[in-house]
Amino acid sequence: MPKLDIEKEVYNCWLNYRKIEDSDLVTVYKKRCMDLVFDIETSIVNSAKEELTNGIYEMLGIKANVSNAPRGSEFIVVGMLGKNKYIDDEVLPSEKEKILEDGYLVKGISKSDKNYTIITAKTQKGILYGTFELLRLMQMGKDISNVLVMDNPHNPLRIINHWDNMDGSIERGYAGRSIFFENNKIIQDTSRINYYARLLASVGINGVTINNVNVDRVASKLITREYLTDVAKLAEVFRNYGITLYLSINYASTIEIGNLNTADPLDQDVKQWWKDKVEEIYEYIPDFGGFLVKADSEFRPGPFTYGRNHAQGANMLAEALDPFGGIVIWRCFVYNCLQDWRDRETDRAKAAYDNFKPLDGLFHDNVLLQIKNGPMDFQVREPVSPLFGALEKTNHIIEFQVTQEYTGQQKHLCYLVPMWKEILDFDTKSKGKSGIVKEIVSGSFFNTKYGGIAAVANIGNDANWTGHQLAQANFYGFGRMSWNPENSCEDVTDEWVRMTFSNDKSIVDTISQMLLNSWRIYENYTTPLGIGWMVNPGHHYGPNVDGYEYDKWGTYHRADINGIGVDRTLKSGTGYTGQYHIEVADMYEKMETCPEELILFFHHVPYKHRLKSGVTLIQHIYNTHFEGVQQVEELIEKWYSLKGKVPEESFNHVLEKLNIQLEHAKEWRDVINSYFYRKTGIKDELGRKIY
Ligand code: GCV
Repeated sequence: MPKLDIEKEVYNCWLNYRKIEDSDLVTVYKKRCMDLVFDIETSIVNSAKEELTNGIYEMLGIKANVSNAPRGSEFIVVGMLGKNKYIDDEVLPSEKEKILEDGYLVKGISKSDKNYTIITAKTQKGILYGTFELLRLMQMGKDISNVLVMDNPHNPLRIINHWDNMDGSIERGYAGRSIFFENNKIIQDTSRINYYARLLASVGINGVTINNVNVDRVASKLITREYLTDVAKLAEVFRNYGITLYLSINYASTIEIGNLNTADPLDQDVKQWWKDKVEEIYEYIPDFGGFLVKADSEFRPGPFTYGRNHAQGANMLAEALDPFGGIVIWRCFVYNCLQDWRDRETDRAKAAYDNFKPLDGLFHDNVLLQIKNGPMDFQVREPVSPLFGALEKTNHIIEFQVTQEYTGQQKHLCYLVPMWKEILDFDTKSKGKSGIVKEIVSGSFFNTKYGGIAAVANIGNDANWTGHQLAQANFYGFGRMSWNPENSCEDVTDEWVRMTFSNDKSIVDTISQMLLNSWRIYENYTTPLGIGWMVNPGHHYGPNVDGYEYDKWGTYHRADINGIGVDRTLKSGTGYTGQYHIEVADMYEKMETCPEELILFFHHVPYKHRLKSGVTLIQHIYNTHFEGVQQVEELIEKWYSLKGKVPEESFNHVLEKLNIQLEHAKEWRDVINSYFYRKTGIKDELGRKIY
């Protein structure tokens, strides 16, 4: 395979639109795809048109005819409901009713004189999403003649957050440099950003924050006239794909760029400054989404300095944005990062709830709180944040991390979709009934005005976007899950492999299995049973059991010669369990009912404690660490079975990453096992080598 093609292929990700080889399928598809009927012209619908014609050209090698009326008896018609007789005559009233905002229907019609496929929706964005659905079906070799797919977004907001700095670096980025910024300027060639917008829209993402939540001096100026013309250009690129642009702002902008000497949210000058500033932003970007704010968190400025609370800080910004329909997304990642390891009362896990639960109901209705999925910080396993199910009167969204800060930094294969799925399916038992996280964050459970899912992006300017080519699956999977968390992990994975690599069953099965098992494998050789951390401080890569143990960040594992884990019970620990609703609190409170994969998060457990499997905790630690490494070896074997079946460059690239993963998994195994062997003096029952 020529070099250029593979570069194009990895760059194109799942929108590669590989040439279809099955000649019967090509015949059927060609007949239907030759004639495309589009009856409206808008920038978003034009994106759909371009995507469809391009996809058809790439897959079938034909240049489809596009017009506003069919030429023959077989065609595809794309249009809004209520505007086109080919659509309205064939879509049942019950179907029309079920299509919600931005949802779509793709339906095949067979009549005596006409055969056609409809893509329809109530909004332009719905049309774009429906078009991507049809293309997805074709990429997977599915039937498009008798098709019936109706899908609606489960979450109103589906946002991707970039932690990109204006110098081009990316905080926690593992795939090159920023695609937006370089040398403190916005990149002028937007072709890559345009491609990125296509990728985002294809999985239903409808919002993007382009700059880091840690807003430095230069990035503070993104909201000034110096930068707004360029920001507006990016907004336009995204707008064409139905994506709204947001900016992270510096809470202390009034001081940093505004010539005021305060950022007190109750100060009249501060309020007026933000009102004027917001008006200015909307001059440039009329559909600007709003602000993402990290305040009073990890040394960032915030309302605490002025004796004000988060609601006062957020509401001040919300008042400025309200006349323009903008929103404030206020992060709940607020904790005391100057703790002392001797302090056994302060518990970082409790911080978000302690800070925000008392403010429930005090935020304006254009404020949303953004809550990390767990109470700590994107560890390989954490319980669900107790704020979900606790905030009853405040809009809020969940924040995931697609970039693999603590999960192998895109050197290790660690497919996170199963983790997100587990979190979204978790039952908080809120209000004494079943309060599932996905229903809470969508806004439907508490009937809040806004809801949704956000995640920190894992892409950069690497040729393959994500560093590890298989990490593209996390990007794809996040989008598909945020669109509809009812999607199964297996289906989403299957789609990604088919669209990216091939419909060949052995390839699909092998790569899917590798992906679906990889989170557990990573967990096996890294930190055990929910305790987390144990990484090298700062860059967070590689094992260092005590790296954070005597530090100020409050992320202790409390290992001593008898046991390990943090007692977070009400009875004898930090009382964190009490932040959950009673049924959940009870489950975590008792060691017998606490799910074992989280036992060290909630309890200080003696090494000789027998787990449900019958093995002791220490033996479990040894076993999983040996097993984890073996499982990486098996991943390599599986990948070898694809030699000659996937493009050689991809094969070599992934193999290289897997070999690095193996070496580093061995390091994890040995560091963890030796640490606990030395701490406990207890030997591995199976006599394996522990240094
Ligand atoms: C953007 C963790 C990360 C930081 C990140 C922070 C946050 O602490 O290590 O890099 O900062 O989370 O989410 O704000």
